[in-house]
Amino acid sequence: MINRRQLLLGSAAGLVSARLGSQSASAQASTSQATQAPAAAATNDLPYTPVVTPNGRTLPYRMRDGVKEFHLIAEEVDHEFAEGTRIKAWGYNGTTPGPTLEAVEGDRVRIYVTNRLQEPTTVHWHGLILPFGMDGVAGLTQRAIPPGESWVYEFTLNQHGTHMYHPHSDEMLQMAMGMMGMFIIHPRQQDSSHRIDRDFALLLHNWAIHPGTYRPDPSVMTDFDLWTINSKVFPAIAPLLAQTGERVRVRIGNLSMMNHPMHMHGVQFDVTGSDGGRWPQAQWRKEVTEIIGVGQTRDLEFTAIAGDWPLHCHMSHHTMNAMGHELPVTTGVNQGELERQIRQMIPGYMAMGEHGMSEHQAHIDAGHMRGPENTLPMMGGQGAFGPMEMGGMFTLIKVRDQLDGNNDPGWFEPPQGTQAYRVNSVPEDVPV
Ligand SMILES: [Cu+2]
Repeated sequence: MINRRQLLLGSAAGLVSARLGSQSASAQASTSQATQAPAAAATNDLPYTPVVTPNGRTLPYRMRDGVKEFHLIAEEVDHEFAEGTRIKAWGYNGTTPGPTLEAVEGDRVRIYVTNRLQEPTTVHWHGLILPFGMDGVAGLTQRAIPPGESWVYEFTLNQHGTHMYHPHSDEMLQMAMGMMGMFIIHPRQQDSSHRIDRDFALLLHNWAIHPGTYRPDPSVMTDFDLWTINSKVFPAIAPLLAQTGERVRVRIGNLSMMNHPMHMHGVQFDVTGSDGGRWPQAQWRKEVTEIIGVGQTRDLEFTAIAGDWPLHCHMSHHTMNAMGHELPVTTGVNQGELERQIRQMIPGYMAMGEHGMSEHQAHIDAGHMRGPENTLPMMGGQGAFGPMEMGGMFTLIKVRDQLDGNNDPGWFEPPQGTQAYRVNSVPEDVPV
């Protein structure tokens, strides 16, 4: 089997080129369509602003005798990280992550769980205060749900905040396969002084999809291939849309194997809450980067400013797609003679990385280079001014004075006089 360590995909040492003709990696070249629910608060009479789960959805419920009834189906799902990489994952109701559950503090919920996997599972309601027997830990609080059976969890929501759900049964494998989701509980008493106009739910995860394979490898502990937001990688992660001046909350949960310092451009956000609910305002703090620890959630709030602002993990390898890690450094190395010799053995071999790594995306965009089957290029995304050279846990907060519904507004045009520009020479009296 090809191991990412042996693979030169995206490496400084280069790739054997494949002439693809017109079949370029254009799929990586554009940002995906935004998939936003309507600016909710304005269009409904709910006592809260419903959460938008980019690339996902909120699970509908029905009321029965005063209880909100939901149905989660644990099952294998066909999943696409971005055009060009499809896998067999596990999730709920046809997707990974599963649909977002959304309710209000004080609600009684009854959650049916059907197991369509070939092995037992449970659902653990991560961070919820509930009766011991509802905690969903296989062997400890219940017998695991056998394949083919449906079980019920029922409890009252005694709290509010940003929570998650995931299996607590063959947990390492089932989570590595993608089984997880968000559970948002709105406070019964809304904070009228900080009304939220847009509320987003993002769940961070990591995947070991070795190049050329179609199943996550659950044995990997640190060296993952893909870093995802709602199980998608840039540029397939739907941008977060908002209008200038709106109060935006981004709720971020982390069920991956690493902490992620999530960084936002353009604003200083307030960290206003977590699994512990909405914090008293005296505890809020201004940040531009907030570490979302494994098993934690954080709520980040800000007032939107016009632009296309990145929101991304600041571990720079987490904003890349699959790549090799154990490779010689070739930056600054003249590989001309080496390239000539290797070409005699491998026609079309291309030495790369002599001046840096950005030439990789140029070759991929031009269709000169192709990685292994079912494997995304290390970096992608085409902006208004050229390649963005990003992947993984990277998306955009697109803010406009006026949005056209939920349509992606395209690229932000900097107003005249507010963009970096080229000069012919630098004045000599500027010290260096
Ligand atoms: Cu990260």
